[in-house]
Amino acid sequence: MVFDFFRRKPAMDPETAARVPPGQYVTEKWPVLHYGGVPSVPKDKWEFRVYGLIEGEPLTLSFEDLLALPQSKITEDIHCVTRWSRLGAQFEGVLITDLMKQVQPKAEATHAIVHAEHNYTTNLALDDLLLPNVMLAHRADGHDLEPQHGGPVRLVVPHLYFWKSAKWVRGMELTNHDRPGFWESYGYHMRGDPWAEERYS
Ligand SMILES: Nc1nc2c(c(=O)[nH]1)N[C@H]1C(S)=C(S)[C@@H](COP(=O)(O)O)O[C@H]1N2
Ligand SMILES: [Mo]
Repeated sequence: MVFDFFRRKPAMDPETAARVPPGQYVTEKWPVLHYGGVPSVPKDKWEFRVYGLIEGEPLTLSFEDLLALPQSKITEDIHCVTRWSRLGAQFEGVLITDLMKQVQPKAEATHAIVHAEHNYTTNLALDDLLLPNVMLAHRADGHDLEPQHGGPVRLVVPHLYFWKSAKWVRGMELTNHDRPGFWESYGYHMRGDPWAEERYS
């Protein structure tokens, strides 16, 4: 009698396999991962500030203001440094390119520190932040973003490891230099490109 001790998942088709960066496995479920507790942020108390190296006054957005900006949908593969990847995740919200039409960065601005609840921060080069599919998302997979996934609003930076996609975002500070955020100061890579396996520095 032959037992199938090594029950394996059906092999991935080559097209799907090509979407999985080195050292990652595909998960169908959406894991929840963060440091600390889930903050409760009512939509009517939520505010988002863009400040630092910008011309004129800082921009402050309420949740209503966010909904009044052009809304976009993206479908993207996301990759966590702990090695799970989720393919075809859907997000809706405001593209950072659209948000940034509301402010004028100073010529010397090169980077941003993204600020979230509980003092979570992460650093991004403006070149990464301003790619066309980076967004402030308030919906995912067809419904409002759940608190555990960063609701009411999270950043989504699909082309970098998912720790750059700050949940419960509250602001963005433009700077003229790169400075490590929360995980980066514990040794995570300053950029975090999953295709180059930029996991740790
Ligand atoms: N504010 C905040 N955002 C965060 C984190 C965190 O600890 N705090 N963890 C990051 C990490 S390491 C990952 S993998 C993703 C996980 O998002 P998810 O729980 O929606 O899958 O959130 C990122 N954003
Ligand atoms: Mo992560």
